[in-house]
Amino acid sequence: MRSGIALALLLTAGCAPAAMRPVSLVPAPRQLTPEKGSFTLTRQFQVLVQPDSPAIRVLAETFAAPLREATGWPVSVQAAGSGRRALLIRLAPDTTSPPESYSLAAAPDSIVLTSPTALGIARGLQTLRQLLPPAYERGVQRTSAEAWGVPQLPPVAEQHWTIPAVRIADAPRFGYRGLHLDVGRHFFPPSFVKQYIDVLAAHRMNTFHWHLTEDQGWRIEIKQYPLLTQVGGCRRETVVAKHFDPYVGDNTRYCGFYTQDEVKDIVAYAAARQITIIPEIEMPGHSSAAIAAYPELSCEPKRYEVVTRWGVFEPVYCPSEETFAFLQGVLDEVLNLFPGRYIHIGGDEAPKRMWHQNAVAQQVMKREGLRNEEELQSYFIRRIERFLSQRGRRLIGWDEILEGGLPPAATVMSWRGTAGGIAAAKQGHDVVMTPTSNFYLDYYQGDPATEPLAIGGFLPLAKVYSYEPIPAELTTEEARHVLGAQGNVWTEYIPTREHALYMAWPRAAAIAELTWTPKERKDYADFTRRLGEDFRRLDMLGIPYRLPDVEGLPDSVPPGTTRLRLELHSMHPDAAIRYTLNGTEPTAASPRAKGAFTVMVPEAGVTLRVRSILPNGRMSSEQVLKLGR
Ligand code: TNX
Repeated sequence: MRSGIALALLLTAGCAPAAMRPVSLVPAPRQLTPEKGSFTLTRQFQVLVQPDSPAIRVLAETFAAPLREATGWPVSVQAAGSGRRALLIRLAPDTTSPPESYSLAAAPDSIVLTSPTALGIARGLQTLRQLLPPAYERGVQRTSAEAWGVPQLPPVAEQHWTIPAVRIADAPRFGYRGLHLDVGRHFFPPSFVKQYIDVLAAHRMNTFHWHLTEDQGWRIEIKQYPLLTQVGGCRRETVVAKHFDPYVGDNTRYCGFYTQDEVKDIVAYAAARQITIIPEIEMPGHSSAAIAAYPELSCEPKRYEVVTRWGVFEPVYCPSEETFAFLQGVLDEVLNLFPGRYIHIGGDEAPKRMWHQNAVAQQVMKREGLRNEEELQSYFIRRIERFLSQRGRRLIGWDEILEGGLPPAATVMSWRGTAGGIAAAKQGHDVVMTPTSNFYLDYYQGDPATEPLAIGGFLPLAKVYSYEPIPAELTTEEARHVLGAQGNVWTEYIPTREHALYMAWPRAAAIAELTWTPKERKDYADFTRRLGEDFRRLDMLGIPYRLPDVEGLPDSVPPGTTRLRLELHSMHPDAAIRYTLNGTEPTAASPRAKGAFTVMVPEAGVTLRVRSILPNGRMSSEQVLKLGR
């Protein structure tokens, strides 16, 4: 009898039933009302769609396939008829609700998801996914592994396919919730781009900004200009770490680009998840790779090389008719591949020296009555803007496009602080907030001594989370121009897929919440509690996010301290905190810090080294505290 109970406890350990599993949605929804009881999925569980349209079916199927994999049950998708013990997905057009809104009612006998649009259905399904046990995510991993180009992780058992009864009424605070990826500095294969899109979609973000061209590599096939990828897609080598001066290269050729077929496939993959892709084709600067392929595009035609180091470089497109014909040819192909409204044209960090010293550029300035090179850049962008507008698209660019005057319908990405965003909104332009201070996910997220090499800066999770996208300087009217915010993953120092995910997550989850959740519902302590559950989901997905630092460690301790009482904590509910006092690196075999404990400081001083370690072996970065008398 006794051992029977013990056995039962043992079997359920680690997979708490729904009643005990707190609802942990990331981002937090607008409105959540817990109800009595729970919905239990069984072998008979079905997904019913109403109406039975292809767009809704794709979404339903994307939800059902991982569930089949995780449960081993048939889980069919069918046109709505009678359905108890089912999920009913209802598209119910109404003109008053925002497009991405949805309502989700999970009751003991049914789950009903209703939205006016396919967009809202997609977001609601992501929420439903987070109400299910984390084991669902292993189903996602196993059904996506091939598309993501990763090995399948082993299946996990789950006894309690239960969802707590809740009513959720939800809609995002902002219509733009973005994550960016620079594939110019380092190339990431199509399979990775899909995985990246899936993780952002899982957090109800809706935009993937794909930075496709750079000084160090042109990454998208353009059929009219094959040298862009043949020449511009490869660099001779890459600078080693930060050895710029004296320069040290790795003497290894580095190449990569996406074929148009691969791009189409990725665009379709994103569309099936109701994610928009914004392609970025940089101009007039950050264009050395294109100029290396076609030197006549520069004001000083000579031999150029695809750049092998990081920074800002002089070669820019010359504002000649030849250049505009080229760029329009490139954009024609880009527009055919990307159906979204926005096309990003860069516009940042374009040195003006070559324009200043070039006859063609100076002639254009004279002809157009432009007073300086900033106005010439503005003219350049304006011409491209007109080209895009005529084709029904909208131009978006970095905040430098404000300099010398902004074309009428342009949208600004404010990255050098918020001043650009404020100025643009005051002029009546739409803006996306992405200031370096809070959104540069290439910045350090811990002590540089124990973090992988990064570009610099310091941007911990809490700082990302604290950002308020609407600057106080804007009136209510002007604030309407703030479309949302975006995290940027520049990859100068991020050569691998694991590293890119490590930099993006969980900081991108904070961006998901600050763009989705109503301001008054934001709460960092509550966010980190929910994030603990999100980590369990990400573990199941095999996403190598950064396990946050152990909390509770002081930055420093006053000299003369003889004993230090500590109570350490990890955001991850399954993490064990391990420490050493003998100067060695903490491992899974080191003493465990559970609850409060006291460190005695000997005469000679002592170094406390701490980290948290997950059951799967993943570890947080080390934190080091020197204690001296
Ligand atoms: C500035 S943000 C850049 C990028 C770099 C980044 C590094 C922007 C528009 N330009 O080219 O990769 O800083 O943090």
